[in-house]
Amino acid sequence: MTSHPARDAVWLADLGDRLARAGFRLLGRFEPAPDDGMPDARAGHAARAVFVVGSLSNALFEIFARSPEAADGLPDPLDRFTRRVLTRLAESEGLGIVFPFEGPPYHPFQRWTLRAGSFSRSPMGVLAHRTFGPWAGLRAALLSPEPLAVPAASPADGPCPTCSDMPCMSACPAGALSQAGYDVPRCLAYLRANPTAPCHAGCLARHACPFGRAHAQSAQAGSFHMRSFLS
Ligand code: B12
Ligand code: SF4
Ligand code: SF4
Repeated sequence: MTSHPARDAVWLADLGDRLARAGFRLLGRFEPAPDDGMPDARAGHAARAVFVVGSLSNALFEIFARSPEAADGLPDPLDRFTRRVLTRLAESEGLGIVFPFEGPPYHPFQRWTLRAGSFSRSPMGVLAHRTFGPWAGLRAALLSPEPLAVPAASPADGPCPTCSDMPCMSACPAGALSQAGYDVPRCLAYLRANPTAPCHAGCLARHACPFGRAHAQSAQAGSFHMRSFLS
């Protein structure tokens, strides 16, 4: 194993640039605690810093759409594309990597992402970000056996606790969102019974969120995700 430079501010900026060129986004970082259930960065080496990698759907979708996985007709093309591209990047940086689609049992990606800051859990189930709203997908966690050489940023809060009228809650035509949470069977039943409903190009509740509108899914990306949700 080659030795790698300190995980300092220059390295971090470079990592962010490399991810962005591949269509991904560095969403945050944190130092894992014992109860985070973090896997080892590599055999026998605990993860001492975690980098949460996400995507904003449209940016990733444009690059993914030109990939071999998008055209090969096999299942889970976006997950396979993500695994190929990010595994190569992780290996070149001496980092371990885990993915949100590995499971069941699944890694608690939402819990980890809340540790990285700037997100809050929305009443819809998805995490909402102060800048990106409910539009950030979670794609991987990069695990460093070396500690951070830059202080962890003090994380800002996500938007939901201060969102008084919660427009996401009243936008669902199926009534699938309530104080009790997201009623998945009700959402699915509505989508199947209404094949031309606007929801098929993207969840209307997510589109009702006033945060991160500039990052909202295109109809093309929304339809792709909704098809995979329904399959
Ligand atoms: C299983 C799963 C589902 C299941 C069940 C969700 C559930 N009730 O738990 C189903 C199929 C219903 C589902 C649907 C969707 N999901 Co989903 N799902 C997952 C998955 C693979 C595992 C969740 C899990 O069990 N984690 C293990 C527990 C221990 O970890 P946790 O972090 O503590 O998990 C919490 C969440 O599951 C949360 N939760 C509870 N209810 C709901 C409901 C929804 C809709 C979501 C998103 C989360 C959620 O509570 C758990 C306990 O704290 C995660 C990826 C992951 N690894 O986390 C994605 C994930 C949570 N899903 C995600 C999304 C976006 C969706 C959809 C909104 C869109 C889509 N992918 O098609 C849809 C909803 C459809 C719509 N109307 O738009 C994103 C959320 C991104 C974010 N910003 O938070 C994730 C992280 C996938 C990703 N790669 O980005 N999902
Ligand atoms: S509308 Fe308000 S409560 Fe709903 S996700 Fe957006 S910020 Fe959170
Ligand atoms: S996809 Fe449509 S029916 Fe399902 S939760 Fe979103 S708004 Fe409601």
